[in-house]
Amino acid sequence: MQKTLILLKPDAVQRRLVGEITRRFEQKGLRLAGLKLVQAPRELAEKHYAVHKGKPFYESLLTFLTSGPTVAMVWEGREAVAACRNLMGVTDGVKAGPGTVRGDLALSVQNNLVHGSDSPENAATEIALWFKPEDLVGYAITDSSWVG
Ligand code: DAT
Ligand code: MG
Repeated sequence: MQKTLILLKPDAVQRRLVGEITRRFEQKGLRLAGLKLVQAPRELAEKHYAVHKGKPFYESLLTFLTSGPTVAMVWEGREAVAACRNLMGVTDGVKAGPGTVRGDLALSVQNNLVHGSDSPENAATEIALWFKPEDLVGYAITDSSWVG
């Protein structure tokens, strides 16, 4: 089963939306494989957003991601990367469709509540940045034959 990294960024924690957003991934049928609250140091933020280095919003993005605690989660399931990206909506909260996390709950481009890996390869890299292998838990879940 495919895994993906989801971050509930500091605005989600500050706005007390951790439960609301986590509920959506949980009810989709994904299985939680890892969960922690992290005050990200700058070095971790730099590695996480390395692909955006040099862009005009990069410094502001690092300041944002390190401005308070982040909830880091690994979700697992059929096409988990795409499933989560669809639940999140597009980057800009104004453009994100209704029913998505960003469409329903965000108005900003930067403060858009959630990060989700954009490919299985990037998911593997990002999971390794935020989690030790022993922090991830594999287990049977009773409704898996119904969820598919
Ligand atoms: P996403 O988080 O949808 O994968 P991304 O990888 O293109 O989006 O960018 C990472 C984050 O950087 C994004 O969640 C918010 C911020 N960001 C992207 N484009 C931006 C812009 N034009 N101005 C300000 N922040 C931006
Ligand atoms: Mg991205």
